Amino acid sequence: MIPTYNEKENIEKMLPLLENEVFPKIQNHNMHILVADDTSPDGTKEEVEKSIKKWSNIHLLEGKKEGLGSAYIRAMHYAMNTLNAEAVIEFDADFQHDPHDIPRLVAAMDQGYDYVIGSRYIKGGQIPKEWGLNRKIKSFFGSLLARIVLFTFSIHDMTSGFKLTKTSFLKQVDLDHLISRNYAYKLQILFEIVLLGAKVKEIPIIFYERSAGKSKMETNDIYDSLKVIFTLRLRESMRIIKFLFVGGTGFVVQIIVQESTIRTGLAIFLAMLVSSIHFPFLNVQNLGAVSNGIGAGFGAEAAIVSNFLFNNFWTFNDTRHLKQTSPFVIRAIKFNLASLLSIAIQTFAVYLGVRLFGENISLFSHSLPTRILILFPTIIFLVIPLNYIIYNMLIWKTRYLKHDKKTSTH
Ligand SMILES: Nc1nc2c(ncn2[C@@H]2O[C@H](COP(=O)(O)OP(=O)(O)O)[C@@H](O)[C@H]2O)c(=O)[nH]1
Ligand SMILES: [Mg+2]
Repeated sequence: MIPTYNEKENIEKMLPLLENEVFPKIQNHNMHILVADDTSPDGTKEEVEKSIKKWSNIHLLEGKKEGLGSAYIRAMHYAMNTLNAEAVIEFDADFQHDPHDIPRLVAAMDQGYDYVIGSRYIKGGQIPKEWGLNRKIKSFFGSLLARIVLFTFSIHDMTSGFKLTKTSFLKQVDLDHLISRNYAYKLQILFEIVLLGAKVKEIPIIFYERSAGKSKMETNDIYDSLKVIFTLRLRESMRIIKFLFVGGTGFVVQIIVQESTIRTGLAIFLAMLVSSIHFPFLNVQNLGAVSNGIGAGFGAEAAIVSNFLFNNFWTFNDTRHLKQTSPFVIRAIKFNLASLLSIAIQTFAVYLGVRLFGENISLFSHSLPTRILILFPTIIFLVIPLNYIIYNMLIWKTRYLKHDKKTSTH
């Protein structure tokens, strides 16, 4: 895919070069060129049309000038839906990317990678020597900031415009609702592809100075990029914030249901029913204890149900348009099992704590119940993180927490 705006001089050299010198080196794939021109006034389109007469694997998509992202999104839809491409390559027309690097990207895909980045910031990569210090600093620190905010440390070049993407991954990105339709579109696609668990590979490229024509990069592209990376970070963090908030509401629901079951007399009614049954090892004759226990059980299950519903329809609702790995009922059962696990952990932690320290621990000359002191760290450091991981990886499993381990560089 080659987006063009006033690239006549470049595209007239680029297309024959790709056809005559580059594509013959890629024997095992059927290569196509898709030029996305935004009605350039300089006659880029006519130049492309000339080449189309000569080579049938060149395609031209025309559109209004609405930003680089817009042109690419159009091209990606066309490549996926009309050309049924297995992979797409983002590539500039202006010879800043060496067309002879294309076979190296394709070779990396053939080795099994899903997302291959032509990287200027790994060993062997390079940015134009001619660039002023100001431009070098902006490019390098821009990439570094994006890596830090998006936690994509394993990727060194976040803003490279030269990359290969398997369409099996690209199809899962919601291209029509990207935050930016300009230059920063690429940051979001990269982030989402990484979250989807793509196998990522960076290969070094030398980024040359533009050969002819003018750059279309605008100064407000910097603000656009900042907006994209911070919006993405906030979106991802929203999930943790919502998860913690739901946990808090669950506690309130638990107390309300527990108390109302006990205070309305429902618990004592059920306790009387239960006590008419004779269990072999259980003394269920103590109505007070049994009804309190029943109330607590109702409260706990009410909290489990309400937490499940809030998490399903709110905390993790951004995963709904993606393929869920399990249906609603299975998710509900898994959630209950995960909750039982939390109860088991807390039971065991309290048991262990009391065995080790006795029923009370004296702290600042106060005697405090061990069970309370043990529960705080257990819940904060064990139960909450564990639940969050279980929810993401086993219950609402779609795309989260699947990144980085499969990401490699060099
Ligand atoms: N169709 C289209 N192509 C664009 C647009 N902006 C930039 N391009 C093309 O995208 C490629 C990279 O743009 P360029 O101006 O060189 O960006 P720079 O390398 O960051 O200065 C070139 O092939 C441009 O012609 C746009 O708004 N629409
Ligand atoms: Mg350029």
